[in-house]
Amino acid sequence: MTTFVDRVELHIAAGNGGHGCASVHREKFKPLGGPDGGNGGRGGDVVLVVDQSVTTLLDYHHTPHRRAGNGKPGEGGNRSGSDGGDLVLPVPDGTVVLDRRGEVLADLVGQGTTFVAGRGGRGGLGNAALASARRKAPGFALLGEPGETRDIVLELKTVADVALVGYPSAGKSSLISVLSAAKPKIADYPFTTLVPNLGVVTAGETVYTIADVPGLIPGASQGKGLGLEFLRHVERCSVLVHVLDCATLESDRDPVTDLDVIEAELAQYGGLDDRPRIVVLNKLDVPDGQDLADIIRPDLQARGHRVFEVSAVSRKGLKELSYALAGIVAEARAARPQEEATRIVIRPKAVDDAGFTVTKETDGLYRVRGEKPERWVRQTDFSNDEAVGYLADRLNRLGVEEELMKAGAREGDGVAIGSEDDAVVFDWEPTVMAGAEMLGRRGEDHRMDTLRPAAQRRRDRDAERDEAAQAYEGFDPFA
Ligand SMILES: Nc1nc2c(ncn2[C@@H]2O[C@H](COP(=O)(O)OP(=O)(O)OP(=O)(O)O)[C@@H](O)[C@H]2O)c(=O)[nH]1
Ligand SMILES: [Mg+2]
Repeated sequence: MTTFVDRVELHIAAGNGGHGCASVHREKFKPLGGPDGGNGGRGGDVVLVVDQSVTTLLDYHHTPHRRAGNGKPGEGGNRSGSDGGDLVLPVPDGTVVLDRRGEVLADLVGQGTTFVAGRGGRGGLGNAALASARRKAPGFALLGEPGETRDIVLELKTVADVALVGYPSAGKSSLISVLSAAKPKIADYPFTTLVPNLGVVTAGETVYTIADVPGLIPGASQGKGLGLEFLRHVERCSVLVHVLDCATLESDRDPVTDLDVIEAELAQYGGLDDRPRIVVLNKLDVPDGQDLADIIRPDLQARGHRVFEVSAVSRKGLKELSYALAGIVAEARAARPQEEATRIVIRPKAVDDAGFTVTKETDGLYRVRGEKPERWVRQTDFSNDEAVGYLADRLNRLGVEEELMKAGAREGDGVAIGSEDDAVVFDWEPTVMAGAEMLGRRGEDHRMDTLRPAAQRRRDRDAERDEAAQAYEGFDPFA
């Protein structure tokens, strides 16, 4: 039996950026050439792309851990490391991407719709790229940044225009089989349908999709039968069709009560109230079927329902039904705001790229938050004094020190850059007046002493990181 998986948790890791290389050109009789360390390559992204030939999330159920390629480190001789390969994950049309708290990150509808679920880390600059008039031969390079890692949930919501709901064995799958070319399993026992079936119907000019869901029974909202779980698949439909069984032999059932029961379960599920509904009385080929329909039709119509009388077996009333559905679907499509043919959803940036904030915390610690300062810290090899000096310069140029001063920080106060659980902490020593001039000869930057304790912390963290990667994208050390 095939398994149907419509919800999976996926653990993704984008590729790490490769470290930049610190190297000095060497040639016979020219002992000290210029810096020639290349940049690290960029880590690959993890990208979800709608592929209509994919119909289930089964693959991800079996292999929930996915990694993109790491960037390669730069090398001497100005050789850049190659970029890590993107990891492209095909997903079915109608896949919803959520984070672990259930927030929707993206709703992927339409062939080719793409979502970058995890961004690869930038590669670190090599010392050649870091050289400037002031720093002619940098003895350091920048580290590659770690790629994003995150846990996401993929949920499949079938995209059908028409959804058939009803008791088990009401004939939902039978109707799909006669209205479309789909060949779902049909049998005279309840819960024949375990996963939604999808068919394509052509009625005149209109082409629409029709789906059934496993039969509902009283108490479905409490998990009876197959529960309401599958109703997720009808959430996107434009019209709900109640399939009522006019030939049921169960003494406590009749089509009108069935309708009430299903409506009550739909109400429990919620969110479907605004969907237009029509009522289909099925199995009118059986003896007394038509008589029963004649009795209940006025009641149903009095409730405002459009009622169709059909038989999936004799094919009575099917043409009228399919054209009526086409009409409702066409109307619903016209009413819907024009959707882009292909929706490209890219995760919005969480933080303001340009800014940073300085806040004083209760314990007297000053916390610096901001995309750039935090990134620069990640790029710093704290075992290299020059690299630490370079970081201090960058922070200074951005105005971090000035803001610290304004916030009341004094020499010796603790300053943390980064979030509570991932920060570099050091004792602050203002360098504003001196700025870049404080950079002495190689290895003599005295600011490094103040950053020392942080250095150890960074090294420990980096040690845990995947060593392999490297990639670099667009060079502007102060960008
Ligand atoms: N006589 C008659 N029998 C029908 C008709 N439509 C469906 N049936 C029979 O009813 C039984 C159930 O049909 P299905 O189409 O599997 O019903 P379903 O609603 O999909 O049922 P579940 O998948 O279990 O929810 C099968 O034995 C069908 O042959 C009809 O119009 N007339
Ligand atoms: Mg069925």
